[in-house]
Amino acid sequence: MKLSCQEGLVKGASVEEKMEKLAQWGYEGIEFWGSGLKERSEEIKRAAERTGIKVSTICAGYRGTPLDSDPQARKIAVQDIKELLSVAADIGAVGLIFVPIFGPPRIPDLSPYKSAIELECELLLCLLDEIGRHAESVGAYLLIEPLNRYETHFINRLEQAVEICERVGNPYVRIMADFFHMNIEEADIAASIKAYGKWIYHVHLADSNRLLPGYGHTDFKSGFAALKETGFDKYMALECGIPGDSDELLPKTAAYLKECMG
Ligand code: LER
Ligand code: MN
Repeated sequence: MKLSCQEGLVKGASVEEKMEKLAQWGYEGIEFWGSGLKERSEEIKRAAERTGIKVSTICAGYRGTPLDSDPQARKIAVQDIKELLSVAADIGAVGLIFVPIFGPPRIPDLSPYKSAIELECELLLCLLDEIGRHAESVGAYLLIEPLNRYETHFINRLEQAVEICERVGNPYVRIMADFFHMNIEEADIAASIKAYGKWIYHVHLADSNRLLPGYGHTDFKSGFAALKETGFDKYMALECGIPGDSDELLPKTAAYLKECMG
């Protein structure tokens, strides 16, 4: 299990300065937002080389959603996702974090023929076939992220994301687990991790109130023990609010998380 941190949480005049700080504080990776990342890839690769920090992941950053009702909007989303998977491979990231859709459905409910969710599911499977083949060809994973019910109607729990992966059947379509969303949606975080751990290729870390781990009531110890039990050896990236000075709190958080890992 390796610690990573989203770029936006670290203060610094350059990406190299941010990565240098993360290395000193005990982190091993950094996660970038996808939009505009292609243009920064050479600078990022240089900074990674100099600091020893790896790019863990790219977090979304594509335009729109592949589940839009407008074919042109779907096409743009799919193109962006494929391009970001190529960028992920180029900068050495595990893969691209993918939320199929935020908010309510954008395609109509055709019941009694098919509900909007049934149609979304079939559309997603069809598009993930193409996206998955691209992911496989470049060697970067598409990481489906379940979000809590207040952010999406579509995939809220690990189990639902795994079902999509199983149906796609491509080894480069996997899931990620975000402790903030799991705290809302999973009945038992550790039990869900144990059940679906072999599909988990990335983790997001935030406490129950979406602040740094240690500022809420999530039990990270049992979650990390479950991840360990499933053989998880990839990155866990901080995605949360920082209640104070990040230069002071990010090193403390790394120490706290390592303690929780045991
Ligand atoms: C959104 O709540 C979230 O957790 C992000 O990782 C989605 O890109
Ligand atoms: Mn997340």
